[in-house]
Amino acid sequence: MKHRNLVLTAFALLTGVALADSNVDPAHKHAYGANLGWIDMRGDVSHGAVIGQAYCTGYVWSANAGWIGLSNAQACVRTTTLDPGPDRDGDGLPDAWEYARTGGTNILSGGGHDADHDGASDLAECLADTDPLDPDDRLEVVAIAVSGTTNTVRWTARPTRSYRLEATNRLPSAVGEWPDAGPGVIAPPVSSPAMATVSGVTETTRFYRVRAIVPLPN
Ligand SMILES: [Ca+2]
Ligand SMILES: [Ca+2]
Ligand SMILES: [Ca+2]
Repeated sequence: MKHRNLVLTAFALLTGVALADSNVDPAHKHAYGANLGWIDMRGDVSHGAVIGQAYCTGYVWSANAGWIGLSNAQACVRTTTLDPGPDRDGDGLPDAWEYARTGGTNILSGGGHDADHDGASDLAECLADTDPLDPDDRLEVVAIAVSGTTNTVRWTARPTRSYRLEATNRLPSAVGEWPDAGPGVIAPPVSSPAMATVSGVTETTRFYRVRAIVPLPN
C-alpha cells in the first residue's frame, strides 16, 4: 500500500461559525468505516482523540488500520503505523495474513519454511506480500537492460509495498555492501513489473537486488 496516508474526513468545519470545543463522548466513541471496521475514538485527552473547532489531535485505533494519528494541521486522519495483529501460533507470521492466504494457521510457518517451494520463504512472501501458495509468485528481478551507462531494472511488485533497489560490483557481498543503487525508497508501484533506472554506471560488472519495504512498520 502506498504510504498509508489515509485521508478520511475533515472532522471539523472551517467556517466562521463559533463552535464549542469538545472531546469524544466516552459513551459514543466509535465510528465505522467499511474498509476500516470499527474505529475506537478512545476519548482520552492524553492519548486519544480530541476534536476541536477546526482541528483534531491525538490518536484513534482501528482493528484493520492500526493507530491513526489525527493531524491538527489539516484536520485530516492519517495512518501512522500498521499493526500486523496477533501471532497466536508463534510462527512469526501475522495470523490475519495466514488466514487471508490459506484460511488457517497450519499451512504456513516462519523461519525458512517455504510452502510453495519457490525459493522465497513464507516469511519473505509475507514481507513482500506475494502468494505463499503460488510458486510462480514471488519478489524477483525479471529483467535488467543496459543502454550505454544506463541500467534499467524491472521486478515483480505489489501496490502494498515500497521498494529499494540495491547494487554491488562483486559477489558474494558482505553485509553492508549492498548500497542503494540511487533511486532511494521507491513508492508503491501501480503495476507490475515495476521499473527503476540507474544512470552513470561505468562498471563492467554490476549486480542488483530489490528489497520490499512494508510501509509504516509497526
Ligand atoms: Ca502466525
Ligand atoms: Ca514460497
Ligand atoms: Ca510464492
